[in-house]
Amino acid sequence: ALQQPVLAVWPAPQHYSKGSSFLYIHQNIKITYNEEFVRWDFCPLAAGRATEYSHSPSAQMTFTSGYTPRSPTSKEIVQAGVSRALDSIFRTPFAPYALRKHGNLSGFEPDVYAGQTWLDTLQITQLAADKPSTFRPRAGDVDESYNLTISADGHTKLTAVSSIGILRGLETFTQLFYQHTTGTFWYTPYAPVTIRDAPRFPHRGVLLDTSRHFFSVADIKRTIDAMSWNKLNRLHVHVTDSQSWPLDVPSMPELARMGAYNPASIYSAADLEAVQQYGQHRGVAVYLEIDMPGHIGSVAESHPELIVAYDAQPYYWYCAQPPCGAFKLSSPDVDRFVGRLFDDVLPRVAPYSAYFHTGGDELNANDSMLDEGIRSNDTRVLQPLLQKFIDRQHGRVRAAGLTPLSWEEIPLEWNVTVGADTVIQTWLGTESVRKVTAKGLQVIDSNYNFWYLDCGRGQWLAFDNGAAFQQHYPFNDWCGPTKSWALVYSHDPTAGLSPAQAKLVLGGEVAVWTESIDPQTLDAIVWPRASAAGEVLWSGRQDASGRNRSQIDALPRLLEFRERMVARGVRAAAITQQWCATADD
Ligand code: CP6
Repeated sequence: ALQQPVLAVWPAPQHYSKGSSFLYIHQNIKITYNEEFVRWDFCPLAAGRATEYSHSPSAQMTFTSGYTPRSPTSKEIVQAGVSRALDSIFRTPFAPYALRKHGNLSGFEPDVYAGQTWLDTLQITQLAADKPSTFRPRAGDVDESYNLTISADGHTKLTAVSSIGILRGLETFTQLFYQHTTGTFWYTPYAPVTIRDAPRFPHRGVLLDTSRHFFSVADIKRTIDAMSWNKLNRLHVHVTDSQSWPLDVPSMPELARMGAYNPASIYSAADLEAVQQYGQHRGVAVYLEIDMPGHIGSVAESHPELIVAYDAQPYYWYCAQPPCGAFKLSSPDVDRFVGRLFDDVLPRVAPYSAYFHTGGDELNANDSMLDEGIRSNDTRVLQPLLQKFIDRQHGRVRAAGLTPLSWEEIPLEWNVTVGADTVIQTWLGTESVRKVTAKGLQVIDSNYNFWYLDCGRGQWLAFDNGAAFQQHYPFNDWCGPTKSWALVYSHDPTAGLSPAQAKLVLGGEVAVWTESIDPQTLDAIVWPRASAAGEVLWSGRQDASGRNRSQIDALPRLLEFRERMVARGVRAAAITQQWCATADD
């Protein structure tokens, strides 16, 4: 008898059963969506094919004020999703992990000359019309569940409430298939299959920092592709910071002209829209963070009068890494600047996301010592100023129809009161999640001990003398050894919370801070470690019987899934020896 591979679907479905019969799939498979035929379209829509990463802003609409982009229709979403699924099955030179390990698949593959049973029609049914919020969702707006069945005689049904649920089911469908080493047959070894699936958390994200290093539209689209294969659904673009301002704000062109690293490292309005649309078609809502009132130094290049401590020395007295730079908290000019900035940016965000991240991390009280309007680092002086700043900033976000997000320091360290709608992103640990939920606020967790993909712990120890090294080379060079996929996988954002508090945890994000990451290494830093968090966020840290998911169970599936990501064009890192354990034993 042939050895059966593991059911290598990543992330693991909530409920599944499988058999051990082979079913072959043909490139001319009939597919219907709500009883209409759907084609395999080789050039689907403006959003482009999964493998096309060309950077072509000129092909996109230019943005003019008052223009509201049209949301895609459900049929467009599904049609493009079907085409990508068929590309994934038939157009990626997929080699199972077992082939990489053994050099052949004898003992695993069916004998194609012994006759084939073919998959019949794939019948896709969407049970409800998509709501407008499907395409700019808040957590909980979109039902991403789906049911997938493949009968032993090949009849296949995919059912979901929303078009995004259908995309999730199509992705699972692709992961059931292997290319036969003859090269001209594709099959699943698992028939009959029954899968019922739904996410554990509604917010499953990746934070990408585009300020410390610039990443092209192509890099970001490729990241969105891999996110969708992992059923991750939020891309948080930390678009500006003190190091650079890569976002073109058309009504304030000086910001990127003077704040970007170079003229090629700027996202035009068309670039931003291309990324937003690309995500929208794949069930990945793209949202922006313009970090303030700290981490805003790059504004000093064009508006020096708004910023304190940009070149302050020694930098570590003012901020975590050079250059520093914070808004003057009491300045009416700062308030007017934020108003002009948001009038331009927020209407361009709102068609694609219900959220806008307002930053608020790592504000250092010493900055305001240098502010001639304040000259104090006393939190009793600064707290009311910060409260007013946040009230005005969040008020503007709400007026644009958006929900504000904020880093945990705003409510926890500064005791600023935020509206009950505000979502708080935690990074300093489990205790922060407990404190924020105890205030009744919603949380997105990015615990830096587990889900920061840039740094390990103990990085200071790598230098003979941390402080002296930092003084000598005043740049950030402290990203030491990175975490293993297994450490990423071990984190549960709701661990230790009461059921009522756990309900307030909307999900989490892995964070890709890019002080020591650039386009050359992006894929291998992010994948497959973000996949580990992706499974925790989709499937839950616990399995159906309430036990923590086993890394012993996860490893063979992750090995297989990593091969799929590589075959589809993402240069994911290897996670163990070629010799070793075992997508197949
Ligand atoms: N940049 C910004 C960063 C970090 C944060 N905010 C950061 C802090 C500690 C570590 C990694 C990254 N580089 N804007 C914290 C939210 Cl270990």
